[in-house]
Amino acid sequence: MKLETILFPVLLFALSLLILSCVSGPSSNQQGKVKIFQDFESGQGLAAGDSAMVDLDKSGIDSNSTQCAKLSFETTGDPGESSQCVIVTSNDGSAIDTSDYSYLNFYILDTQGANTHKVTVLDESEAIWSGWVDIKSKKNTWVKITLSLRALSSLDRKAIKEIRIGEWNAGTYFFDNIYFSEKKTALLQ
Ligand SMILES: [Ca+2]
Repeated sequence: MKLETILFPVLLFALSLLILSCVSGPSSNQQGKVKIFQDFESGQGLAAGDSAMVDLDKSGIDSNSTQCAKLSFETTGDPGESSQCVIVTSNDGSAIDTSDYSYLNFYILDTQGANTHKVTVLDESEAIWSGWVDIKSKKNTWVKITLSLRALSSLDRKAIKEIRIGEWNAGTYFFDNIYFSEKKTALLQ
């Protein structure tokens, strides 16, 4: 028997295995990497922007969440970079290397209505990026908001230290589970 006649079926089998592993790969591959920035469980790393009242609250997104952030304010208008917002640092207070990730995600429960969100991000050197994220919340429903990290090219993505989320319309808003992900659809659990 020629060597080729033996090798061909072996190669064919190996190729089939490779294709199968790509098609039905483990869910961790589909999910990609995720890294939590802040889940508000420790009660650390939450502060209020100008004109805002901020507190911890028990209306978390799911049964894994015992606490989330509550933002209330009475003035309507442009939140700028530091007003009408929650100011959030990471769970352990350190800057986060986000270079392996493509998206910033957070959940919002908006009791005011359907709003877009002013997201402001600072790196360790205090460089600042700020912009509106045009994904509307839905009144009284937890909604995931996702922002591409490509927008933050002016920052040191290896050292993201603070995230502020602000709103235009006076009212009360809840936030939970701020995290980075490789993939847009990735969930924390
Ligand atoms: Ca939580």
